Amino acid sequence: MKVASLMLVSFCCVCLMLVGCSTTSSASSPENTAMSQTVADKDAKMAWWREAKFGMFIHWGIYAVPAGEWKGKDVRGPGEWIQTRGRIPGDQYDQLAKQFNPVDFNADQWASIAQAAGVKYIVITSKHHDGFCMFDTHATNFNVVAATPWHQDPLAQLDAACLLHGIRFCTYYSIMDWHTPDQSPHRPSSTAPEFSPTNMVPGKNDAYVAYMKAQLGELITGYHPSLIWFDGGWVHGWTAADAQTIYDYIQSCDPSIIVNNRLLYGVGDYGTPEQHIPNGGEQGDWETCMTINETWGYMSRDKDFKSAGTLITNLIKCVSGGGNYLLNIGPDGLGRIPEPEVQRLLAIGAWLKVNGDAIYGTTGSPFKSALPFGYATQKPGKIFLEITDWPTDGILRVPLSNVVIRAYLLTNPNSSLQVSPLLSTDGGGTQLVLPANAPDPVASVVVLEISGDPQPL
Ligand code: FHN
Repeated sequence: MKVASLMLVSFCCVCLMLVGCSTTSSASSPENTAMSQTVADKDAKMAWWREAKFGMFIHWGIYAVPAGEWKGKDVRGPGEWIQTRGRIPGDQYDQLAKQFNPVDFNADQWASIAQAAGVKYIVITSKHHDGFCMFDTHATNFNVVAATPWHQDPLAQLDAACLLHGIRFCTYYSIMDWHTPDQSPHRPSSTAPEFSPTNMVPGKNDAYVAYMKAQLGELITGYHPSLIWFDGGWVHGWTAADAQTIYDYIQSCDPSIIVNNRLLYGVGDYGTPEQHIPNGGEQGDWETCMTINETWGYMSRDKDFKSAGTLITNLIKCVSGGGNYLLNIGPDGLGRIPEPEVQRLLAIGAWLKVNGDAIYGTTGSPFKSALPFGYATQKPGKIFLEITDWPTDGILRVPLSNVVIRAYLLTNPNSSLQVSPLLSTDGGGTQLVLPANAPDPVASVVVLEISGDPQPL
């Protein structure tokens, strides 16, 4: 990011800090309601996100210390749920903060890996369901600066590192909170509590919404997230009014901040399918979030990592479907990204270095149904074919009736491929002759330069 842009961003940040967030804003103030957001406003807000396509989710907290094991026994995952899955009483769980000392954490290294992976935005947990805050909040001492021997603020360091690496900093915030007195455990017990779903303590909604606004105000004015990723809205007693109040509050602080749909009740800017990729029909903006192995938060025994080929294909599937891909990593208790995750991230980055033009800034496939040989994305005047099943006879039949001005491999743009229209008796469309061998073992990209808008058969 150029110095001038850095100075402008810093100036805006200072202004925002000076202005701060109006803690009095509420859904009742019309200028702050979501309804005042026009389509043009929404498009302007979503523009960078729609271009970005690929984000990195980071689940990191004191749950990385036990890493899926409690008192010598494996606790079923995911790692960030160990408090409730392990039925750990709050006073015992809270002691983990005293063991959290991630001396190997290096924000610049994390941002460098993300940049090499081709990631354009990072979403990191500021507070997960356990209520532990991974940032320097004044709203509770149950936070990484006050309650750990480490006394550092990883979100501040990562925010700064993202700025230097040209990556958007975003943060995750859980509505469900197993630590706050404003929510009661599902099954309170001094020896084996079960926390999820929690219940809002009757009459405590306003107090908890005020707590959320205080922390969101700190995050917005101190860390300038481009997006806030809510989660855990399934708390019994969490209301539509609460959701709208929080959304409108964020917009009153900074209308450019994107909010996902997990405040619930139809509030928010985009959908968040989890651990699966929609196979069509999604309305509006959406982003699939997915683990790289089986768990969000670090579990030392979870070695079930998806292959790099699967992850690259998942990214292509998401973008071809018109969505984004938010791929999760789970750093360990010392602040290290597990090596198998680093290897996969770098493999994705290597593929994007060659084929990124087919991903970043594209829109979804123009074809009416799935392609037998792979996927497609598009930009004005171009269709990108991501071929995962290279034709053994070298002939590619594309269900497109446009005149194809030129076709070429993205890896060899100066060498045009033979293109011929197929007779209607042969089903119509366009036929390409491809080289015998695919340039890439996972997905090779063929570019079609077309005249006019795509006309799929
Ligand atoms: O319960 C959480 C889970 O721990 C994780 O944060 C995922 C990420 O999308 N969200 C919830 C499960 O849907």
